[in-house]
Amino acid sequence: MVNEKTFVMLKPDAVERRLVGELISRLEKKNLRIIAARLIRIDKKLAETHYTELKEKPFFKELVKFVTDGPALAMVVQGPNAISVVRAMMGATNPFNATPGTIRGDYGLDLTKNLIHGSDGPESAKREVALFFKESEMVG
Ligand code: IDP
Ligand code: MG
Repeated sequence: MVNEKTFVMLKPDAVERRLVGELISRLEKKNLRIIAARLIRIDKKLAETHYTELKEKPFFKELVKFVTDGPALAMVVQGPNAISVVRAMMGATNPFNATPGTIRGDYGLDLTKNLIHGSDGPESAKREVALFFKESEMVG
């Protein structure tokens, strides 16, 4: 078991729907630790950098518009195998396929507005944590 940091974002639909408390509560009940958190309005440049690997996808523009459309809660979450644990808690990308019991399975009905982002591996976790937070903003 590796103690990992992962980047998690509660997307603008989660904030708009007042689900922030509930979704943080799920992560905390799992015994994951929030070591940094900030409510932010993501600008176009940051959204495009964050999702750079998807820039050729047909839905890229729609995705950038969605994540820049309102405040989002950016977090760094830490715990044993945190990257894959958070991914499992999120559920499948498409909420229509996501298993009940997962966040997307329980709260989502829209492929773009799927509530939560979590890094998909160690490389992206490192990159995304550094993109959104300074080392000094994370509690030790
Ligand atoms: P992930 O969030 O489960 O890692 P990615 O493939 O990395 O999924 O896609 C990033 C985000 O882009 C998704 O969470 C969702 O908001 C959006 N998205 C993914 N696929 C589609 C699509 O086919 N149509 C519209 N939006 C999509
Ligand atoms: Mg992804």
